[in-house]
Amino acid sequence: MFGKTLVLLSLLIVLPACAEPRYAPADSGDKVGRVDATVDGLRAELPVSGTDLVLVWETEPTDEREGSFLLKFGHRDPVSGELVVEEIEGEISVVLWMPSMGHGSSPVKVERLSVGAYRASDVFFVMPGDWEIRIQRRSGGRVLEQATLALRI
Ligand SMILES: [Cu+2]
Repeated sequence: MFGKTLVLLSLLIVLPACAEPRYAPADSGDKVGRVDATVDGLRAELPVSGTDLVLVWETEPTDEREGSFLLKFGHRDPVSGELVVEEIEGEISVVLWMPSMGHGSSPVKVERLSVGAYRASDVFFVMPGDWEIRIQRRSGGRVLEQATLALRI
């Protein structure tokens, strides 16, 4: 559905990387949320608060073109599986990171649309390869928790 290979990052892949500081900057938090790809988008979980999130591409990025996506935060209804959108405390930021080379990309713009809903735009990957989209909840500039989604550009 997404037109490119989305690689789901598991804890097994991420945890050994803690030995290499470039993979885990001091402010990144040490927990990574679980990610599931579903027909209606990518689902992940912020690991500290247990907040569920859904990422839906509006425009898929390429190595030449920026993209944008919608983020919704809340809790999944246990019966229907639908995300019940809720207000989230703190600020949401998105960081693009290339772990194999230890660098990021240009800043992603994040705007709040409504309760629990955000748009990330200017999503641009400066080179082809394996990247992470790090969705972070911050307070006062400090990362409280993040979910990491891996993709190949
Ligand atoms: Cu690179």
